[in-house]
Amino acid sequence: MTPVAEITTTDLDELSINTIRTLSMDAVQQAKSGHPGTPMALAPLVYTLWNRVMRFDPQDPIWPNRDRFVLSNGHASMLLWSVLHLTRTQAVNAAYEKLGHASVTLEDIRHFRQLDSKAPGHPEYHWVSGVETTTGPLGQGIATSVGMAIAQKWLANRYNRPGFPIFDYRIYAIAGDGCMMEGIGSEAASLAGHLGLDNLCWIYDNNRITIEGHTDIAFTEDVAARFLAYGWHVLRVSDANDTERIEHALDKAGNNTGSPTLIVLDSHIGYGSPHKQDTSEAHGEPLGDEEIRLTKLAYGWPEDAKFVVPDGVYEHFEDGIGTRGAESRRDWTQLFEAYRVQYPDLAAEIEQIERRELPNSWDRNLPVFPPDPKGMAGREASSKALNVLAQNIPWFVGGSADLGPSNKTLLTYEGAGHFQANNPGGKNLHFGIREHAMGATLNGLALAKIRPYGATFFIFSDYERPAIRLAALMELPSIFVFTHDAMGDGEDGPTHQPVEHLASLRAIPGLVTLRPGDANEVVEAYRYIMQLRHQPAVLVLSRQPLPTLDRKKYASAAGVSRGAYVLADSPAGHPEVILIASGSEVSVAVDAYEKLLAEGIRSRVVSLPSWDIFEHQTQEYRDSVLPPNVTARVSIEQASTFGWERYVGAKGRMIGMTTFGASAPLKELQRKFGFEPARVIEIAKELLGRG
Ligand SMILES: Cc1ncc(C[n+]2csc(CCOP(=O)(O)OP(=O)(O)O)c2C)c(N)n1
Ligand SMILES: [Mg+2]
Repeated sequence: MTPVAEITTTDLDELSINTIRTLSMDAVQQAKSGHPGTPMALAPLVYTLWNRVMRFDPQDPIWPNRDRFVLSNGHASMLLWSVLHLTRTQAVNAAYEKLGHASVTLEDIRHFRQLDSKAPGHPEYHWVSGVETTTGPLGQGIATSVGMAIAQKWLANRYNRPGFPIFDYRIYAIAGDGCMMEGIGSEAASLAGHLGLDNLCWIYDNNRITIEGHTDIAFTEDVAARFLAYGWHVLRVSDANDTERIEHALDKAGNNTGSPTLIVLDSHIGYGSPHKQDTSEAHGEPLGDEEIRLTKLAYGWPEDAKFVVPDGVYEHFEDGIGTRGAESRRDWTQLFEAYRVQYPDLAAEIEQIERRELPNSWDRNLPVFPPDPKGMAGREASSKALNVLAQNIPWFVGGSADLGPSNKTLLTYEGAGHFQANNPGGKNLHFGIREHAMGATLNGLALAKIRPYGATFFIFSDYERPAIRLAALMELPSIFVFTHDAMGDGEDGPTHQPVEHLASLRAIPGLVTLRPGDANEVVEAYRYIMQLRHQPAVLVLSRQPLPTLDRKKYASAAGVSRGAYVLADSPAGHPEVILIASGSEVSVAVDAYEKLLAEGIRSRVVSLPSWDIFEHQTQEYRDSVLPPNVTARVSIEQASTFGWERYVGAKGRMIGMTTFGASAPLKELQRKFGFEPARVIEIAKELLGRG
């Protein structure tokens, strides 16, 4: 500790800001990698926001009504590690228990970017308490903040009562040039402007520097004018070191109604570094020992000291955010106790939401579909399930990226309503044609603990994939609904026919991907998904009707919860050949099975809606479904064959896609690509040497 004599309040402000700067410089230097320049430039902003404005209690970083802070330019993570450390923000675990120690220690900062450090390269939700969302892929953070803002509006509308502002938190996000350039940032800003989310404030770090140099080489638009056109309230602060003006702008944002606020903050990357300020060199590499020394001199800092937190700095944060946050939380806790007395049911709901629990009888009235050879489309069964679930679970909300009528995701029951600026209680969200922002918005809703779903065509999962990946990384229960799962929209042709999408989503760790085979499997898929608390799910549904199987004759659809199950088996047992299918191909396999049976060939049909779930079953169960000694196996799936080797084995065969599809009626496509019982039978016989 370095003693600092005669500190005035202003000195303490400066001292705290320079502590953030020097910790950032030292950590990056020690790690030999990272981004020092932006933390150096934005330390006054982060300091002002945290210590003077935000209602956040470091003692309880998951207090429901806390203000949210999103660092969308996640490469500047040292800003967050510094401020979480200096505010002595406490650690909590995934069960929401306080662990009794700091979230980020000085040791963690000394081990910035090293294995197991709570100061990793980029902000990671679920790894470091106090991180509100994982960022790093530019633009994701600000887009996610829009979901958080929608959630606050929705929660306030449902739960606030006169004299009881249970949810009145605000959401702040910092964005760099990269976030402003990324398409997802524009999609999200457009949506937020449309929805008039006045609880949302983005601060744009207008340093005009990115990795390749000055933004003159690629980014010369008028960002402020663009945001004005989106309907945002736009402010400018021309000096990133002017904490008074920053605070004033944040206050104005707080008092603004009817639109979100963008504060354009002109800053100098690498501020204070005599040779690197305002250059891209300050962006992504350590300053170097000599430059750090010179910069510390410029800050009036002991030039050789490292990882220094001067006396008085922790206390200064304690006096600022610590005191304000504790008071806010105490007031809120008292308010909530009084609320619980007056509105016990609503209070109980809030507690369930916060624990990610479902209400009692959340699955009552879920449909059971009778056998029907003509059947029902996956999207149709989904519509029925969604409409039941949304009535049972008040905080289950969702929508589509302008494909509601096709995805059949619209909630049509009376009172469901449409979320708009003037109707924040609506449960139908309209994302517009903004799949990427939809994905991030769903994650923001899930981070606010609302249960969200969002839909589009399966082909456009590509437009949403980075957000799906982050949902998995963050362990969020976002639900991604996709219809038009394969070639069912035949005539639309190969631009609309997914091929590699299932394989690519199955490859995302922790993501549950489900492609149900008939209407009852759709319902069972929802039953499984709704119970997930820390995993996202992708639901892949057919556009066209699929036969509803007779569950008296075949196994119960409840088998979906195990990922794969024996749907139909050879009556005498001991199958010679196993037909494995998902989605629309399950009924093709069942057809083939019946015909093989009639010819005296013993086959088994395995419905395999989810690889991920199946792979988490015991070896014993998996072997009971796919006995290792039965090597004659055929997979049938209207998607890339990529990866199916793991189930059909070296001796098996795969019916799937190895090319793009084509524009033609579905029947013709099924014939052309071999998704017909006759082809399945032919291959089964070949495998058994009876061709
Ligand atoms: C989607 C995405 N593309 C590329 C990158 C790699 N990247 C990290 S930082 C950066 C430059 C960002 O510039 P800016 O947002 O202006 O940040 P500053 O250097 O000003 O802090 C790039 C291209 C990324 N993290 N995410
Ligand atoms: Mg920049």
